[in-house]
Amino acid sequence: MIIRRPSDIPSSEITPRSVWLRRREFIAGAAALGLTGASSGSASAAPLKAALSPLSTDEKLTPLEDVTSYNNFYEFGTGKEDPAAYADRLKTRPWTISVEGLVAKPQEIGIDDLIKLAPLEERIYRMRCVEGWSMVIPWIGFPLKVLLDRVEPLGSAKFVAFESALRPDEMPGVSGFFKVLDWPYREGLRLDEAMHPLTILAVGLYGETLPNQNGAPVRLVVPWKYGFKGIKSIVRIRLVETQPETSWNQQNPSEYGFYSNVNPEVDHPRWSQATERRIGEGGLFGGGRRPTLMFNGYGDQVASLYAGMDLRANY
Ligand SMILES: Nc1nc2c(c(=O)[nH]1)N[C@H]1C(S)=C(S)[C@@H](COP(=O)(O)O)O[C@H]1N2
Ligand SMILES: [Mo]
Repeated sequence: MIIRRPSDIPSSEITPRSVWLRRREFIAGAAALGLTGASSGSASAAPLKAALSPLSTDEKLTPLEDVTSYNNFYEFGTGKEDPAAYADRLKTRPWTISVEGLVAKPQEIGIDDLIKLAPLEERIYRMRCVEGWSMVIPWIGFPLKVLLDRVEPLGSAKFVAFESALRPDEMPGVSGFFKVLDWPYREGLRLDEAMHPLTILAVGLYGETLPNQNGAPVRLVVPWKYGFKGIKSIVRIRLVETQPETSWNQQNPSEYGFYSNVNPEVDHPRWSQATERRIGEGGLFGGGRRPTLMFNGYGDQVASLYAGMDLRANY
């Protein structure tokens, strides 16, 4: 079973206390290994209280050490270790997100107000990168829908376009001679995908504010899509009428489609998507591969969004 239904979870578990207990256990383990602080890459990590959401998977968590040291955040370099090494240069306060476009009430909202918009939930999600690896991450956040409802989308709004911060002084990866991506990093969702209850804005993980390398101070998490849809360090959210440009699709349209739903039957042009490697498992010698699930295992929740669509053409 993939998603824990509310009925499967003892009520004692849906409490901040259980989160706190689990976190305490985790900190003890991590401290024993000498991993706290140094691995988070962020001196300002602060605890966040959140109740465990029934939309969480009960799969084994990927260790914090892996979640914070094996990252994609190209603004800080293309190596997996670059974000942990350099992302602490990003200043995450003050931070403002503009929500604009086809809405009745456009808003600029400061990060500290954003965090208070809704009760924070812990969402343990399976994440799957297009590169063929996966993790299970205890995010903390709230449904994106909460923010979108506040600005009152107009009837003409059909898509949501997201933009990351672009700060050459703080981001060593954006000013090189060889431009990996057309900055700022941009992503998009159809409005119904953006409003789906599984789609969250994450402001923390493992019981604390987001480490910079994971997209502080706020990033998108869409668990049934490949990881690159989960745009980090968001500064702009724009409601629009037509499908927006996205960075990866622009860089290579044949390899990265707009939809990017996890689909083991649609191979990346250069590799199979049938299996994945769970980070932190399987040892050094290549074990730990598992079959990739349609919609990353979230099909019961999201398949209806794509009824009647050809998911090979709309990859
Ligand atoms: N702004 C920005 N967001 C980004 C990326 C990036 O390079 N820049 N990489 C994406 C990719 S490819 C993945 S797999 C996830 C990785 O998130 P994580 O490092 O928190 O696991 O972030 C996504 N969001
Ligand atoms: Mo990715």
